[in-house]
Amino acid sequence: MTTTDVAASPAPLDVGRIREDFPILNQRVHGRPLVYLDSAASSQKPERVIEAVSRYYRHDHANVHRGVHALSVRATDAYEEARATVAAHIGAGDASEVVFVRGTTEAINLVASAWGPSALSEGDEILLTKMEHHSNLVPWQLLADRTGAILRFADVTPEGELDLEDLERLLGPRTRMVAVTHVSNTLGVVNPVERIAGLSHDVGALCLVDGAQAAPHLPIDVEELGCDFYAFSGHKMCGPTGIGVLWGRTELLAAMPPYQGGGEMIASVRLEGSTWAAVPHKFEAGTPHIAGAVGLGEAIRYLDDVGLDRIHAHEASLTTYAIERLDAIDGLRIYGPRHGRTGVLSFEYGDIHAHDLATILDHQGIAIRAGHHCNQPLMEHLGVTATARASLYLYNTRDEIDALIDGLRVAAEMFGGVGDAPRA
Ligand code: C6P
Repeated sequence: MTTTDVAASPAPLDVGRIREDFPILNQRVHGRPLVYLDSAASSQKPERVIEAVSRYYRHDHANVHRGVHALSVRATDAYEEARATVAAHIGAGDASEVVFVRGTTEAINLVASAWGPSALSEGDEILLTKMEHHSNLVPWQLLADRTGAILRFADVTPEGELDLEDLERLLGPRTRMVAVTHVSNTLGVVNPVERIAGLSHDVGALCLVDGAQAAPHLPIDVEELGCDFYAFSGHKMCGPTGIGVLWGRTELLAAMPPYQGGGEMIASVRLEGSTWAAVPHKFEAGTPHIAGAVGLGEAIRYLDDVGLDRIHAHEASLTTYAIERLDAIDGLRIYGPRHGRTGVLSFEYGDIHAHDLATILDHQGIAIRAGHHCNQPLMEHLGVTATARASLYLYNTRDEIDALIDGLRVAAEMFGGVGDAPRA
């Protein structure tokens, strides 16, 4: 199965049963049942993941790749098993292509810092899009400052989709890197990264995909996508915080200098100089987040057991329902396309500020995010400073969408109406 070619109608999820896996969901906030609609910021964790991390610390913890004693061997095995689980899950050719990092942000910084300086000369171009998260923008700005490279930005259409024609127009003989988000964390749109990787390679550029909002929701196969680097975070896909993945092609990783220096990443050290360990260890300086990797491995096994095709189908149906209900509210405007999207729903409601909306909803036990979502250039492009954002995951229900709609009505009543309709 490819990333976008998800099975038409897999067996439906038993969401009631799924919710029992997530202990945090069973609580009241401000006296109301918690409705958690902020998974794009960070997802909740199933008992299995909490238990795997706890079991690791209770029974197996020691430092990795160092000791010969039993606990160190067990910890090393658990850490490397997690790497193999990630590799199998994303279709990597070899586990050594999986570098553990803190998250998507660190993965992209790693590529910009380690690949960029020796690959770029003044006037070379890095092609991004206007919908990139700051994590897939600022590292390239820093690199451009260091190297004299030029940043270019593909446009976003009025419907909230990537303007592929503009991207093609901006590709040229000086393009060295195309870095694009797989799924926008504001618009929810799924970008055609397979096509973008092909177009990048046609002009001799590399393609990095920011998978932070895709890996939790879609089956990913890096070989089918054809990109060169793929970055994602554990905490958005049922895993712990502080652990994430950079996948890169072996030959590229092998050719890149280290990102940070220290223990773990060396082959030999002399006062005069050092040599580096093989990938992926060359990029994992210092004691890694072993428990985080163990938890991420378990999170991936959990998602695989439930089935990403079923998760995707559930979210698609919930998203359609949510859009129908939100669209029926006068003065409410949803950003992003109606189709080809995930359950990240950014919206504006009349002249009620997004932060006021989020606060009023919070008092009803409903957690959404408000703000610029680390997407300031996109906000500027949309002509807003902030949006309210509800984001869905496998544990959300139609009842929770109904609660959101009721909550928005309460907000409108509190403001005595919603004022001017949002900008067209
Ligand atoms: N977006 C959101 O609420 P980290 O923080 O490294 O785990 O992920 C960064 C990141 C990179 N790319 C995209 C597309 C993202 O959505 C994020 C994280 C969160 O939208 C926090 S700002």
